Amino acid sequence: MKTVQVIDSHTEGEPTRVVVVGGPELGEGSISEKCDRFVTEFDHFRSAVINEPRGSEILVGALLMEPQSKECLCGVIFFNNVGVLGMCGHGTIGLMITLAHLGRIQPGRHMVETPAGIVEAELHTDHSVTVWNVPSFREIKNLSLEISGGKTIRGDIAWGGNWFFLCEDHGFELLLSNQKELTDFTIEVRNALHDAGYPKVDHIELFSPPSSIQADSRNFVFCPGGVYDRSPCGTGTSAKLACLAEEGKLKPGQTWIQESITGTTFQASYEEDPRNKNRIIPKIRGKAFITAETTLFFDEQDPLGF
Ligand code: PYC
Repeated sequence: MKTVQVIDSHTEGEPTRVVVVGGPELGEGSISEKCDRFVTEFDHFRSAVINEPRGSEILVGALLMEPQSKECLCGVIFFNNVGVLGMCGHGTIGLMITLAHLGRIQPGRHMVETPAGIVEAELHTDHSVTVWNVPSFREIKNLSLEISGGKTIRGDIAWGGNWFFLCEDHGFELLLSNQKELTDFTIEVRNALHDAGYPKVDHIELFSPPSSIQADSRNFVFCPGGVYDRSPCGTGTSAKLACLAEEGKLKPGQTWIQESITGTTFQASYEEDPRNKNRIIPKIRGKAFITAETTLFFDEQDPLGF
């Protein structure tokens, strides 16, 4: 019987499942080449690790691998209920806490290869991790988008390791009790973006004032598989920082507290990218906790095994 060992954690409410033993052999090459192989040859593995009956649609998986670059601690491919992600902020925090749980790392800074680029993560001693994300930027400012009922909304398109449409002008209260309406609305926005010629944008991020006086903003982040992020979303917060930086609304080093739809927070700031003045290096700090160590079974006689 094939077995796969995973360790589960949650980062500010959003789960991460790290595959530590039994993942597919992806051969030689860069992490992007390995990611392509994972997508084309092992999609059944992705789905079986994440989706029911072994998991749930809200899980984000992390396939741990040897790095190509010797300066990196490891490589990782993040994946969800429908495909792979370029980068994942909450997942990187969960990965570091998992590696600490396994005794493989000590507090300090470590470099991690992802398909979106190399990121740096510092493990602290209080269950928190700081991630220096991939260079992030706003691509389109104030895009006007027609949705149903002849209504027009406005928002920005930005990259933070994944592509986001960021919108304040939605008219909803960002309350967990409204999650069904928020999900329906963000699906409609995503479809409108795709029809309008922006198929790469697969994350929709709505903003409102925060509920806590300690925070600067609250968000609802719709992910490609039709579920919402329980955390403030590391790559989504990075995209937000890129927009704020370009607007001149947040200075390098200034703290931004991003609150999620569940009320959890990430502490964020940014540095200028020394290699490109139009990009920033986001810095995101949040906490993760281990929730389970599990062996997944794949019985060859099980007709629904994958
Ligand atoms: O934290 O970057 C993130 C993320 C992406 C999708 C879910 N979480």
